[in-house]
Amino acid sequence: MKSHLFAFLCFLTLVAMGCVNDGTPPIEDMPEEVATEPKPARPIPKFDRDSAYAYVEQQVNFGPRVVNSDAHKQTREWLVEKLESFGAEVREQNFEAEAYDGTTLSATNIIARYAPELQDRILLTAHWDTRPFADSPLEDDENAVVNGADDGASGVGVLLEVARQLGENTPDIGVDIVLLDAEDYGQSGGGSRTSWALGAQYYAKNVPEPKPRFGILLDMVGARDAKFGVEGNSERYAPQVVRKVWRLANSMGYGDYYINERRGAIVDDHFFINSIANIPTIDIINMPGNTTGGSQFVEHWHTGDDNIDIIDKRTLRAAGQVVLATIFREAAGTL
Ligand code: AHN
Ligand code: ZN
Repeated sequence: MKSHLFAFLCFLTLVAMGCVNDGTPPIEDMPEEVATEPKPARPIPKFDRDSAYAYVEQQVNFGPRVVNSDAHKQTREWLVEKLESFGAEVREQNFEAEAYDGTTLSATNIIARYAPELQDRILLTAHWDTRPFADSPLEDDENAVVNGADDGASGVGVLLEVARQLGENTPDIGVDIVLLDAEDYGQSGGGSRTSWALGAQYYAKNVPEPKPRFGILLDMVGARDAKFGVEGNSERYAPQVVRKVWRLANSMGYGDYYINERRGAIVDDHFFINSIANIPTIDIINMPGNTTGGSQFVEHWHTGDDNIDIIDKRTLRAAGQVVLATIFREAAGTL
C-alpha cells in the first residue's frame, strides 16, 4: 500500500515537471520550422596535396609574376579561368597604384566567391604577385630572380585546391577567396610600411558586401619543415581566430607546423585588412624564429633559392587541410 502511494506521488511530481506526455508531439516529431535542431555536419573534404603542388608548379612555370609583366598577365588569366572552372563567382578588382620607386603598377585582385547569397562569410587570402628584386641581404648573386614558389605561389596553390574542393562540396557558410596583387613591391630595409601590400590596401577600402566575418591569410606555406609561429599582428587583431585555428591544427596532428610560440608583428596583407576593413584576419606564415641575416623569415626569402625545390607537399597539406577543416567546422558551429 505504501509503495502505491509513493508511486502516485512520483507520478504527480512528473506531471508537475511536465515530463509526462500531455498529447503534444515530442521535439523530434515537430515540423522543421519549429524545432531548432542543429544542421547535420557535412564531412570535411580531403585536401589533395598533389593537386596543390601542381598548382604551385604551374604558377612558377609562368616565370616571375612581377606586376606589369607578361607572365603576370598570363597568370591572372589562368587563375580566373581555374577559379571559374571550380564553380566560383569570379570578379576582377582592377586598380592602379604608385610604387615607392615611382613605377605605376596596373594590378588586379581576383575575388572568387562561393555561396554569394549567404551573409555569414569567411575570407581566405594570399598574394599572387612576386617580388621584382632578389634583395635579401643573404643573396649575393646580383642576377638572381625571385621565382616565388614559396613567397606567393604556395598560398595561392593551396587556395586553388581549397577552391576545387569547395566546388565539389559546398559548405553551409559563404567563402570569399581573394588573391591579392602587388603585395611584394615594397621598400625593403625598414622603408615605408604602406609601400607593401598595395592590393590588400585597395581591397580593404573596397570590400564587396556582405563583408566576411573573419579572415585567414596564407603566406609562405610551402617550404619543408615550415614553422607557423604566432605572428604579432594576428595575435593583436584576431586573437580568437588564432586560438581556434591553432587548437584545431594541433588536434588534427599538425602541431609540428602550428607551434605555440610568439613571433614579431609584421606588415603583411592581413595588417591592412585588419586595420582598414576591421575584418579580424590571421597570417599563417613561416616564421621559424631562428633565422639568420636580419629577416624574421626563412633563408630562401627574397632570394633566387625560392624555387620549386623548396616546396614540400606535406607543408601544403598542413596549411590546406586545416583551412578546409576551419571552414566546415565553423559552418557546423563546432570550431
Ligand atoms: C615586410 O617585410 C615589411 N613584410 C613582409 C611581407 C612579405 C613579403 N611577405 C612576403 N613577402
Ligand atoms: Zn615577399
